[in-house]
Amino acid sequence: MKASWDIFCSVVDNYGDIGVTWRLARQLVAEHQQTVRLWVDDLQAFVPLCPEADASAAQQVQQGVEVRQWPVQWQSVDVADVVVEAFACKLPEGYLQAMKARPRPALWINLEYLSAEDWVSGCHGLPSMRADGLKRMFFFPGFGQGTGGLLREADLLARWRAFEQDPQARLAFLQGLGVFPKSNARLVSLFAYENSGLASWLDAMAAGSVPTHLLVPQGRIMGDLLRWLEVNELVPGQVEQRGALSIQALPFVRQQDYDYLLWSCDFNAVRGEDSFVRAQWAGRPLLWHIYEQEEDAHWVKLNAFLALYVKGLSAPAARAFTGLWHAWNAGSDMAQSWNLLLEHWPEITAHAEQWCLEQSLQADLAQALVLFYRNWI
Ligand code: TRH
Repeated sequence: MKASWDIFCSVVDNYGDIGVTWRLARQLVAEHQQTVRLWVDDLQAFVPLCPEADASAAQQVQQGVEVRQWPVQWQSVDVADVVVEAFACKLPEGYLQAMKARPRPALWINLEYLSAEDWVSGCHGLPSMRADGLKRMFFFPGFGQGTGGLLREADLLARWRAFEQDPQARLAFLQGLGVFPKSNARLVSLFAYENSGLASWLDAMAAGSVPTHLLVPQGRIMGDLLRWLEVNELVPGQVEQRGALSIQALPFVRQQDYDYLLWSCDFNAVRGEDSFVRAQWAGRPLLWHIYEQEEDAHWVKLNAFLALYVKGLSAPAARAFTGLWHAWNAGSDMAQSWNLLLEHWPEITAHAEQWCLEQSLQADLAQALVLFYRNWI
């Protein structure tokens, strides 16, 4: 059933808010034939993910999604059948008034941040009544039964498999980025916030017995990287060699290409929310730099995910994996935990694929949202 959707995205910082909403919007159009308007208050953050986009356009269509500049002065528009308020971004007052006046109520969904905490399944899908008579539903992404699931395109795993089974496709993708790794090199991607633990991790990789090729898209970790390298600049494409470690800066690639980067690597360091999920769909070991929250709330989230993720690992591998994640997120010494993780590499690699396959058994988030709407009307 075709419905109209308004997705509201306020860019708090970085690329996560737009990353999630852009991905959801595309999928609703491509797989569920929905009519989607994506309202974004900062289109500058959208362009790196979708380089064809025009940051100054009030209105544009990209991949079937009508992308609208969310104006400071709201101008009235028709209310859609489904209204998605991403990450409690606060709908414009004028839009709320129009929602109240709509003869057939719109389904108002607050799409929440991803968390593996237990309480999520208890709160997913709950309504919240407002004094003005409007009702808002809480929709929680998550990792299991009773949650809204994870964003995953219907053909994602098939495309990932095909890529895995085609070494030429991997080489061609890497060569397109100017990456020519040694045939026995371990390929690692690094997308992270500033991190004082980086130097010790780089030291460990440089001193390693296996060559490592580290790929670093332009971003916030660059300052720490340059300091360790003792260079002023690392332009995209440039490679610096230190011991067994080759470090190469990459351009920030379009969102669809970021998957290929993750699929091409043996290990992915990711951050935030969307890259974290994509690294899980890559079926490879990952390292999550979680987004820091007030009063260390992010540690609870980090440990909730870890508790779930390491369940299928042997106790020593689980300890090694947890140790590395804790060190990275504390910004502390990484050398010992990296070397320990390497001792369990085959087990942790097999587990990453298993995790990916298990997670893919649950309905994806876009599908779950469409179903939620269907059940609601
Ligand atoms: O950018 P992030 O750190 O985003 C966020 C925001 O800080 C947000 O406010 C916070 O609430 C949230 O994290 C938890 O990380 P994230 O979510 O991984 O988003 C990055 C997006 O950028 C993701 O869609 C993948 C994409 N990307 C590319 O398209 N190309 C690239 O080269 C890279 C490295 C990433």
